Amino acid sequence: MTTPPNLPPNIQKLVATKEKWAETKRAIVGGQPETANRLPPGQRLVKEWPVLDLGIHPTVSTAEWSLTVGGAVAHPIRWTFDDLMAQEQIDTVSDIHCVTTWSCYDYAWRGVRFTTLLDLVQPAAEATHVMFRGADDYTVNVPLDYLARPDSLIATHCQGQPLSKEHGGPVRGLIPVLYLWKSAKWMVEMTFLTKDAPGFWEQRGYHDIGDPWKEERYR
Ligand SMILES: Nc1nc2c(c(=O)[nH]1)N[C@H]1C(S)=C(S)[C@@H](COP(=O)(O)O)O[C@H]1N2
Ligand SMILES: [Mo]
Repeated sequence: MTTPPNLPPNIQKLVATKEKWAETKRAIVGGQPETANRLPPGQRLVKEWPVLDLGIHPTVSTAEWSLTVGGAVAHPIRWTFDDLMAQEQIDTVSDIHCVTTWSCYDYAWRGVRFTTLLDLVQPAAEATHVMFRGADDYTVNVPLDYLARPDSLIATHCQGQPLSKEHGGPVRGLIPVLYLWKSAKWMVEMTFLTKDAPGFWEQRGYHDIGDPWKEERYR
């Protein structure tokens, strides 16, 4: 749709912004199950987002932070926080689901889509998975398809605030269609793989994919 040209410029801008929102939300709503089945099987709804990790909360300042992307890609890159901020920032609203059975609805996220990164690095045709690493050396593997979703973000903000250190700030992965263990906090490295390999929890009995709608909790 194009905005009627007879509208004042400030209104045109407003319409364009709201139109963009609708696009983003439609993409996300389209990817989500029916409202009646919004809570995945075996989950319960909680109001407050719990903190869950290995107990180490590395302090990573935005000045120190960088994301190293390599492995099976045509163009390996290293982004500083400024490089990340120079990319298109996207706002989404997504539910989150933890394998420990809590879910939260309607969290507002801001970040850069993984697709923006994929366009730049150009994964090899043989690339099938990505191994994420956090600054605490946590690792997690994710099939490439899940990064191509419009709601999968390199997240920097939640509920209008910079992501807290406890929840993985300044930068974490966010793949809301998978259980939250697939979303690496303090995300500093992505390695593209041509064959699947287990991450920290996948080596310890957790499911390789982790789709909450299929209750893929354990292997
Ligand atoms: N770097 C890092 N990322 C991590 C973890 C971790 O220990 N280190 N824990 C994972 C697990 S098991 C869960 S359930 C979620 C919890 O995210 P939250 O603490 O923001 O709720 O982060 C995931 N990402
Ligand atoms: Mo977890």
